[in-house]
Amino acid sequence: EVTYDVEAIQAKWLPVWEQLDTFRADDNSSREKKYALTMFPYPSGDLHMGHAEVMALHDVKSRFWRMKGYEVLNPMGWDSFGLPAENAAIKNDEHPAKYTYGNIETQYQSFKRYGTSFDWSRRFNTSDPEYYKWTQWLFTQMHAKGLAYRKNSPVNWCPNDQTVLANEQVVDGACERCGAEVTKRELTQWYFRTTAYAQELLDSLDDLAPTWPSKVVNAQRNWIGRSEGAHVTFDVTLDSGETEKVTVFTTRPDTLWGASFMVVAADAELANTLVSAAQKQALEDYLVEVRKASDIDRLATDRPKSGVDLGVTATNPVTGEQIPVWASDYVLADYGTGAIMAVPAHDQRDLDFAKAFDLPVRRVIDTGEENPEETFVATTGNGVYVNSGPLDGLEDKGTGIRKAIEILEADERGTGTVNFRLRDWLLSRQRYWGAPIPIVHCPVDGEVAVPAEQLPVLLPDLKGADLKPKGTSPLGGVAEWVNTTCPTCGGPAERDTDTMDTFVDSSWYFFRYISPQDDTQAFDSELANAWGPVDLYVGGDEHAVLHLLYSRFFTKAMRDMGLVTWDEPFSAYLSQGKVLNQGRKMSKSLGNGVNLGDQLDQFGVDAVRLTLVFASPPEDNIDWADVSPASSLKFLQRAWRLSGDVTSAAGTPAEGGDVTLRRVTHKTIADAEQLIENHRYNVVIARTMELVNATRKAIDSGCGAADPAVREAVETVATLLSLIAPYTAEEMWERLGHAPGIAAVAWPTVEEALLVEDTVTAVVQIKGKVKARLDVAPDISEADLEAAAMADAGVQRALEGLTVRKVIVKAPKLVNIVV
Ligand code: ANZ
Repeated sequence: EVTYDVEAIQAKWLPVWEQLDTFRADDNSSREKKYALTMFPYPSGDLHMGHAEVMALHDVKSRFWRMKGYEVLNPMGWDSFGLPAENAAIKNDEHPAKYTYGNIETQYQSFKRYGTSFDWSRRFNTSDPEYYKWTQWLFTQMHAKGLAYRKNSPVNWCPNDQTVLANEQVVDGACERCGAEVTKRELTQWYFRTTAYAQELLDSLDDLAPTWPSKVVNAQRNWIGRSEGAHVTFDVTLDSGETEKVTVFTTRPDTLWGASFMVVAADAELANTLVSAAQKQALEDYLVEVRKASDIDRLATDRPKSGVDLGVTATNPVTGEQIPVWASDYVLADYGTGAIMAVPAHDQRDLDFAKAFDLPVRRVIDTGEENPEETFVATTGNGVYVNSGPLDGLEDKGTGIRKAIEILEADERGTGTVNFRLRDWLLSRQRYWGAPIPIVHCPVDGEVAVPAEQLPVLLPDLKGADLKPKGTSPLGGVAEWVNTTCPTCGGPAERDTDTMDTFVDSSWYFFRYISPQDDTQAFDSELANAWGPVDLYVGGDEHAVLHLLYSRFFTKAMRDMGLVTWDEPFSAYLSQGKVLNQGRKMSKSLGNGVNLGDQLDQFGVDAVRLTLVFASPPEDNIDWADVSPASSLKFLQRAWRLSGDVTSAAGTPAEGGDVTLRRVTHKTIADAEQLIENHRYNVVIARTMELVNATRKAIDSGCGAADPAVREAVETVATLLSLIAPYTAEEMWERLGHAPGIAAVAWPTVEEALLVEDTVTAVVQIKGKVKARLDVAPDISEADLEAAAMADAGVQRALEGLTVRKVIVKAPKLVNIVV
């Protein structure tokens, strides 16, 4: 007897698939193209359950598209620069490449075993010089356009990793990677000018909203953080008697008549410019405290307010009043202009500050609530303007704001403006294992980009202790690498010693898959326009802001460089949930980790894949403690057995086949298409299970396995399963007498006639009671159904002596007569 031997089936098909090479994407195909993408892994260790889940989910659509006749590009590679390799190298006294490329090989073998439908001919690693050459080239293009620049500013510093972090990499005041508390340092660093695209990045979210998860769209909207308001300029009289113009950003220029003091960020250069001689020491002492707090702490409304009087005054531009100028940490140096006008009556943080330092409070909007001057509760709603000169008597905030801006603009004391929370992306890192920034610093020519023909700027070979974080880049220690000649003047010059954030590598990798072997350009633009943008991107929502926002920025910048015509990289995004165990994230410390390799050994690839897809809708978390790969295995076995029944069947089939079974089959195919379109992959499995049961029932209850309807049903089962359980499906396909390569066969065509149900039962209710049941066509119109109900003898009898007030018809199932 033939048994369902998982190991044997896997061992049998893997080399056959390799030979068939079904998943190689053909650039010259005349078929319509689809680009399916899932996030490439970081090579730390082997693949884990999280990878297994996303790959299984991702494979469904890619395989489906191929069967539907599309030419599918489904590439994979490795995001292989980064700190884990560097830290491992320090620990083991070796080169980071050893850890990196060793793990890549392990993961590659695991991917194959897992039966993924990737086009391996396009694989690359971001740490390959052939790849980072183009990362560097793109940097130089950004530099030429003014989109990459250097500036000195307070930056987030991770004391553990000894490197700077982008704002996006600081989560609740801690390093997103290692969890250490982030501090601030004043440093000169490289930035990408993401803010140049702030408005466009925001606007295009409207186009993405229908096909991206709303939580990701909202996270990006908040991160970009657009606020409309005004810049208002105040004259500050310095100690020296000179006047310094200080501009504030406010969303409430209408409250300017209540601005009773000004506050500048204590750590902004401006505080230092304004401070009086008498207060200089106090400011310096205060700054020591400020540097310890994170932005989140600083903005918290419930935090006790602290600050220093700068000892100078500003002139309120509309009232002419002299108001004190303070420095505090609740004003951030890098938001707006780093200075605010404080309106304590209508802003709680300002009011808390006023209370703490006994500063004046003036109400300018009477909301009907108690006066904030007495209650110390700021009022923020609409009301009647008071003490506000030309605004007095107005009742609407919008009108007030507009009028205030008009007044300011007329006198050139301010302008309406838009402010974004989004900051430029800090991209330089003081670590080794990344793409060197391709800039040479020349005493004559300044910052010179390394010309294309001199790229890549290769990393010098460093290992072990050379890589220990010292707060400055390890590359700085390699004199023969640092010292070079200026590409412009040929004189002695020095290389920039920082490397790029690995998020730079992953911001454009999906372009490189288009023409990964091309050594003349980053990618082929014509092909990129033909393949892209990515039709569906599958990944985790931990990337909701960082990677997705950076990739969107890169795409827009590359469009403006004329490299591509698309505006957005990912037309649709599917964010998968996490695989948990016993309700919690798998972790070493909790000891609840589930090893993917062990699961695959125990249940086989297909059962694990099926379990992951079946467990829940893709967006939801899966708890491995709640699922049963053993039952998945049993189901696969049951499905597989059907293919044996068909092959060994004897006897004369019924003419035309069992129509009831054929109906189930075709309804399943039609529904599956819809379900796959909408990513309801778990339901596809449920429907496949039902089809398996219906087929078994048909065989056992009379029509027999020789019936062509049974063959059709089993072939359909194999086709559906091929999206999720490729080994079992392939084996079934062979047993059904087909040549190997189920992944390349066409998706079955639905026979529409089989989808039409003959009749359905419509219920007629009067006063909530069923008075008749009618057999009607499933596509009956509301009018016809109503007529049929009213014509029914039983209904007519029940209506005798009653007045019909209303007839509610829900075709084809219900007629509700209200009397
Ligand atoms: C006066 C005012 C009166 C304000 C009022 C609010 C209410 P969003 O909406 O987040 O953009 N602000 C401006 N720059 C700041 C900085 N660098 N650090 C901290 N706070 C800053 O917030 C804009 C408002 O936040 C601005 O409007 C300013 O306070 C404050 F009844 O100005 B407002």
